Amino acid sequence: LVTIFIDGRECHVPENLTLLEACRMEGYHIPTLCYMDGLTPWGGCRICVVEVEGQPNLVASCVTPIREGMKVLTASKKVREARKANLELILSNHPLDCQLCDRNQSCELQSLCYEFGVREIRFQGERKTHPVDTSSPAVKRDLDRCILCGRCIRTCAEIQSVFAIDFADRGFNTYVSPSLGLPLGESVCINCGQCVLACPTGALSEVSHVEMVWDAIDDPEKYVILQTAPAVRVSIGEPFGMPIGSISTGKMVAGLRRLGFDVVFDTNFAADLTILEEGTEFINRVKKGGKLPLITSCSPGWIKFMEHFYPDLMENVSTCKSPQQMFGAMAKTYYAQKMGIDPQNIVVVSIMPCTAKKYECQRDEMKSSGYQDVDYSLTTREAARMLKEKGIDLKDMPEEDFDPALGISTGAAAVFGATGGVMEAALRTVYEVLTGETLPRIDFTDVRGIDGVKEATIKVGGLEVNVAVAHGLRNARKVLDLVNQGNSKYHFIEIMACPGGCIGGGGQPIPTNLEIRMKRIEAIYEVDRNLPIRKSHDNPAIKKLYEEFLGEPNSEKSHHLLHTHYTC
Ligand code: HC1
Ligand code: SF4
Repeated sequence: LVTIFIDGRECHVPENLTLLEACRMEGYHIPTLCYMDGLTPWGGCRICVVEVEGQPNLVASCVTPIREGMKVLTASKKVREARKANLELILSNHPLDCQLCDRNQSCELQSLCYEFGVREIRFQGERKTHPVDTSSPAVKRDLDRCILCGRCIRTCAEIQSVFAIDFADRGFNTYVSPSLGLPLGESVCINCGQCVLACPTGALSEVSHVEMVWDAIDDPEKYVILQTAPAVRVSIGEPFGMPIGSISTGKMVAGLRRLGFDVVFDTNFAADLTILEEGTEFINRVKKGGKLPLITSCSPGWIKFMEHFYPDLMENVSTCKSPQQMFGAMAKTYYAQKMGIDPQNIVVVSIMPCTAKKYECQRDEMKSSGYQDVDYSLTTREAARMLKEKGIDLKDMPEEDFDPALGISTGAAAVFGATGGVMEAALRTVYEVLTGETLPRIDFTDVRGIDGVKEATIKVGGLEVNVAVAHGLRNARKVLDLVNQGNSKYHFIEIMACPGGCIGGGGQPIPTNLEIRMKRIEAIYEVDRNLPIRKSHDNPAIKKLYEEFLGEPNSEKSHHLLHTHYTC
């Protein structure tokens, strides 16, 4: 332990900490802007400055290591004045129209200015203006609101290893840009939205589909079908003040029904369908000597990452479309036929924890019904805003069930929302279909949890199946490099672009951090435990879908509607 004195109090803290970490550990909250847990500290914003005895200047606590006997003042007059001046300097080159900003009420700069009593700006000078970059189907960039904290850049590089953006130019002219100065939509950005979660201000946000969805709801000619992703039910309560990790499935359904959708269905239904299709694909590849390892395909940011960085492994990727897209294809064919509705008048809307789902909807491969299979994709944040606009408070809602036709699902589908979930769901089905026996233990705990790469070996009859699960694309690279080098023992790999899986998606409520991700994951497994049916192949609505419409998994019709070949 090291002894340091924080505001005159003797504290004994572990070695190798920074001053910021030591102070936080001892209960002294030091404000920050450019610092973010999980990223390399940078010391750029100077909001976390503190006074250290013997040092002539204030030091940035996030990059200052502690040493024995150090005496630090965390909120002296000098410190408070410096922080306030730094905030005013940032504001001197920032729009002052919080009411018009996507992050009004959730902006870290706004909160700090309030807390530090910034009520006027003493500094005035030239302001930089940039056009808003709307070139991406998923992420909007409003550089006038950027405070150059670099959190987006470090997230993209260190968590996702995509390196799509960096600082460009120098001094007052510095700005954040995709490489070669390209618009984001023409860059290698994979639309994951992790930079949106990292942004402290409104510089980055999702491309909104809200107005299009209102228009569809208001149009009497349109039959508007909603699907909600597995991860949304454990996070949509947060913007309404419900505790993190609340399961709000019933209240969410009730609220969304009151918003005006004609039917409220569940992406989880299509997740069960995905398991039947992908499980069968895996079994066929094993039996017929097809390309292995099979790699899951439901995370669209991950698919774009593969296309850019690992095109040689595209044949390993499952041909299954994601549940979002399988749902859209079934809604505009099977359900339309069943109900006698012209699919031309159907609008399929999804609520996803994801920004890349907006991009996925627009891909050319996603039109197998003869129309764009999913028309609009809202993030969890956008859905919460629409509910609020309509005056609906989820806390006050009764609990209601999804509409049945495409709304019945199992625990296996529920766990899709957490890293390892798709693998666990697939194993529950693959085991029973291949062996014809009932699983002795349904929980595959080895593939659960927050470790970046997880491995397990599962005995399926006489076969030993080696599986790997990775989340966050820097972790995915570790697994893919093994496969590329021919050093992988894996038969089946799950990859999700976002840390924690979809519960940590770029469209989730802000803040989303490690602690919050873990609480949402716990909730996901509770949803699974509470459901009466927990294996996809036992879902009665899926059995009916195969009987009435698709025939059997991987049938010709399934291939036409539910599978694709991604082309780079
Ligand atoms: Fe996901 Fe999926 S689990 S990709 O994380 O396969 O977004 O929640 O909807 O499509 O089901 C996201 C979540 C989601 C799909 C499913
Ligand atoms: Fe990088 Fe993802 Fe942001 Fe694109 S959306 S810039 S890939 S973090």
